[in-house]
Amino acid sequence: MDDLPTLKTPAVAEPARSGLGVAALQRDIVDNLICLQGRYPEIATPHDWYMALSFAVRDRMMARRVATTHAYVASDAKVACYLSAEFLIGPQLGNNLINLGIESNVRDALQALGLDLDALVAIEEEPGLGNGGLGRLAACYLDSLSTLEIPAIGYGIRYEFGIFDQEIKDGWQVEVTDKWLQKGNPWEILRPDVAFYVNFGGRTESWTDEQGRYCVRWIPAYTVKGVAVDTPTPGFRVNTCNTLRLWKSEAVESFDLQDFNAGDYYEAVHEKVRSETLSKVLYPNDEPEAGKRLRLAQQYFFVSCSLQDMLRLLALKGEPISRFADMFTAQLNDTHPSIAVAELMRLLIDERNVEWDDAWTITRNALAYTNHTLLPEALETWSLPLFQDVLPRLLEIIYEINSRFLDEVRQRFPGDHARLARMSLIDEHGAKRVRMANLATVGSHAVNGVAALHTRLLEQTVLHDFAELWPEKFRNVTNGVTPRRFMMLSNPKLSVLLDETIGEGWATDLTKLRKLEAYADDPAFLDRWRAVKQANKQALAARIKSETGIVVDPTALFDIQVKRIHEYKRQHLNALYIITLYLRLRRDPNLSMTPRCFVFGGKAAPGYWMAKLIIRLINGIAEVVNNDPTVNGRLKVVFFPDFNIKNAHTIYPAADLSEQISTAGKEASGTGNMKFMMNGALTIGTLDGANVEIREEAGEENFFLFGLTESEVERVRREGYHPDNYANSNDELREALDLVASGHFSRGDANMFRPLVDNLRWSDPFLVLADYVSYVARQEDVSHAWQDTKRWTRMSIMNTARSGKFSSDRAIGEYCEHIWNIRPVKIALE
Ligand code: 26Q
Repeated sequence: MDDLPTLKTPAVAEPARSGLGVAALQRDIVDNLICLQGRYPEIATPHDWYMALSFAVRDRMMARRVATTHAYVASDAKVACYLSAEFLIGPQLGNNLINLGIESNVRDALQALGLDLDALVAIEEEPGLGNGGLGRLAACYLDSLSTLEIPAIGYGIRYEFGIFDQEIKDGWQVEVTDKWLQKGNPWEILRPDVAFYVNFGGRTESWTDEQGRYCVRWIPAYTVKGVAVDTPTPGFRVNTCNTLRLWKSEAVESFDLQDFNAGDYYEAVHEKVRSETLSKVLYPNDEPEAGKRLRLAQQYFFVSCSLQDMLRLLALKGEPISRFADMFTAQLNDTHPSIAVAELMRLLIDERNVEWDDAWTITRNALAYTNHTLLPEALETWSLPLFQDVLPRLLEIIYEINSRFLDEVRQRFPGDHARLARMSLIDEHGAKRVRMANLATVGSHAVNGVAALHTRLLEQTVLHDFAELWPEKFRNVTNGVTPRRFMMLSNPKLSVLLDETIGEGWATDLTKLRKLEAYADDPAFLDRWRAVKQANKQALAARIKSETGIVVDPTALFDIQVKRIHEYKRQHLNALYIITLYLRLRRDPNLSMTPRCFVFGGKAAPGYWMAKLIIRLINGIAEVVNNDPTVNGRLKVVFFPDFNIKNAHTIYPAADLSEQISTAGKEASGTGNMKFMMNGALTIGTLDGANVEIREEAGEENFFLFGLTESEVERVRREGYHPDNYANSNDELREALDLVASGHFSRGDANMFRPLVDNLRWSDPFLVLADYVSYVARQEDVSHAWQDTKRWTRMSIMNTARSGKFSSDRAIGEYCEHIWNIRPVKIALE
């Protein structure tokens, strides 16, 4: 024992667990290492230190969290509840340090212990509790809600396995289970005291009570318990610390061996397994067979727990049930939580004896719905027999809502049977299905799209009949992203430059970035701007080297497309352009060409075969192009594996060019486009989603526009689209397609990409070939613009300077004002 090191704890005056000074932080980190990790410094692993540090940081949020919750219960302020099946919150440590404003002190405290903060930050396993844009949006909104001091709770599911990790083997995507909880999660707080029961299956019974009221009792086949798991989400430099409350499913009965004989023992185990399965895994989107029973059960599970929790809080606030919608607003993040319409009705009517009409007023006033897609195949519907089987009582309520709603439509539009059939909550063409978008629209007081174009199309197409019936319900709230994570945390070098140039304060009022315009012609500033970008590109180049082995030239134009892989996002259009450049170089090896490094990243849904083939194609192109001596380094192609929030932190700041090339009318908004813009990338893009507004803000001279507009897309389709004609009338396009078909990018295998090429030639549902010529032309303009370094840098600055609109603070401000009618509440400490 003699040689055990003695620990030197620094002398500190600050209180334990809440002191923000270097000495207090250092002491508490070591304290946690010993008391919570059971380790001492000399044998502690980096992960032990990461945990010890994270607990020390979490401690600093606790007083804020308690004060925040207390203020909400004590005040009669309304609380915004964001209901979302996904919260893609990303790694927490770095972000919490920034929001608490203790990064520099923590760095010093760790240094005194011989540790490097960046190394510990890099250890964190991110919670991948979302698929992509929609889940990340929910996380950005939580950050803004806390930063704007809005009383808010995020409600969702604590998946044990989040989105799969992506590995690339032999050019193909391989899915690996995401075991994010394996080493423990220091950010979450289990709340066994906050738990609710949720019923499934069985049947209903009705009777008439003494007052002559029609009553229904649901006799479920089984019941599951939902337990709250809280993650504190501190705002940026404010005391507000809201809660992300995720529900974990458990078996109802305690697992007590003595209560069972041998036969029941296994039945009890089965029961436990079935219950725990509910929150086991996140479903990937774009799965052909996504309409799984378990997915419906998951949705109902988290919605029911959340609404029951809101009712509990209402009682805690001492408010009567009639005030529910004055005290709470629930935003439905797409249709995934839309069963809330029927469940809130059930809780009010069956469990609180509220009359139907009163319950309906409360429900509608409390709920609002955000739509995120126009793609017909992505609109959620559930088979009626399945729905009946899983949620019999909720189906009855949906029938009743529908019957009353259709009466209203009949009155407004007498004799219009086609309209009734379109608007019904039940689709009766063929096998009957419940239409969740219709349910959400009917049960909400507000419906919004996520970009101006998307909202307009929503009103004209998918929800046209509803917009005609209730025009006042519809509004646009263009998405936004948080500049704290996607600028301050991801791009610290840019943040320093901004602080030094336009002063601090831009991160909470992003329109202040406009002040940069005054420096867009200042040579010294331009040099610094370029130096920041260069350093970020070097950092990405290093990551590319370590992840893929590919060496890229950080002075080349970094042309980046990162997002989920989907045909409508058209990664294959980008790929066809690369092949075109490659063919040009092969034809004329001395061709002078802007050196480009193409970077792709993104996951394909495991069952989306064409998307996986696109990944294989990109890797096939990379293999050929990167190793061809004729190319001589002028082109590099990289597929960066496992695009997630953590990797995104290095990728966005390193981009020169942002690829936003979806078929017009298909991308609801896009949010990656905003992250690129803030970090000074120029966009090549179509008039789709928020690109339209990005171009408006940036100025058309700072945006590379190409492609058919949404109405042109529709016209081409109406008049009969023959993609093969486009291939035959353009030599470069035809040669590129032929080269893919020949097996050149598949080691001679002429079959591998045949389905992809055939699909483009003969069907091409997303008009890749129709937009090819215009895309290539704009890419030539990009290359040309890149040659003029000063001009390019100026355009880059203009993009950042004019990105203010795309802060999620602006978006949340609009929700508060126009949809929720909520105001901030200041939180005092002590
Ligand atoms: C549905 C049923 C069964 C299983 C999975 C799903 C499912 C899950 C996730 C369906 C869709 C999603 C995610 C959709 C999504 O991320 N949409 C994106 O939302 C962003 C935020 O508004 C927009 O910017 C993007 O344009 C939109 O594609």
